[in-house]
Amino acid sequence: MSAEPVLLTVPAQPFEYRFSLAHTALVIIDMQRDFIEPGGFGETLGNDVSLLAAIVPTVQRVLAAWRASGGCVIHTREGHAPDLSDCPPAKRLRGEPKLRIGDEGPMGRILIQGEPGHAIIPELAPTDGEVVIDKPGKGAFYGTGLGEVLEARGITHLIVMGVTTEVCVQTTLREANDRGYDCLLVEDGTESYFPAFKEAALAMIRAQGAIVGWTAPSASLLAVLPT
Ligand code: C5J
Repeated sequence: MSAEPVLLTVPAQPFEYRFSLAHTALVIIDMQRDFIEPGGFGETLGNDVSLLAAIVPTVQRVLAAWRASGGCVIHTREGHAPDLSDCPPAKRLRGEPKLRIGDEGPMGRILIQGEPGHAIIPELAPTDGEVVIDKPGKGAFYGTGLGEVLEARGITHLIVMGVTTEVCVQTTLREANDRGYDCLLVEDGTESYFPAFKEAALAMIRAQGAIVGWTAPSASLLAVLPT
C-alpha cells in the first residue's frame, strides 16, 4: 500500500492553497531573453524590459528551493519555427513594432527557436531532467504536449511564475483551470510591462472564490517547502 503524499498548505488568496510535491509542477513561463533583455521581442513592442528583469532574483530563489525539494520543474518558451510555419500571419503583422517576429535583431531573429533571444535567461537555465515546452501561442497548452507531460507525471496542481502576468501567464492559468488543474500564481514571481495590468490580472484570477486560481507571495510558498 503506497503512503498518501504529504499535503502542504500555503496561506494564499482568496483562501489556503493545498498541494503535495508529488503531484505539483512548478511552471516557469517564458523567462526568455526576448522578453527580459533589451533588443528582444518585448522591447520591439515599445516596452520597458527592466520591469521584468526585477523579478529574476525572486524566481531564482523559488526555483532553487523547489529543485531542492525534488519537485517537477517545467519551463516554457514562446517562439516560432525558423520558417514561421507555426506563426499565424495575424500575429506577425499586427501593430507597428520596430521589428517583427522573424526579423533580424541584436539577439538574432526575433522570437525564433534556436536564436539567442529565444533562450531562457542564464540565471534560470533549465537543468537536465527539467521539461522545456516550446509554445507558438500565449497559452502553454495550445499547440504543445504540455497536457500529456502533466498527465504522464500524475500532476494535478501547478505553481506558476514568469512573464508577462496578463498575457502568457494568465492565458496559461486559464487553459490549465479549464483542464482541471488547481493553480497558484506567485505574486512577486510574475511581472508585466504594465504594473496596473499585473494587479488587475492577480485580482481577476483569485476573484469569485478562486475562479481561475490562487495567488500568494513567494515568502509564503518558501515557508512551507521542505528545506
Ligand atoms: C507576450 C508573454 N507578452 N510571454 N508574451 O507576448 O507574455
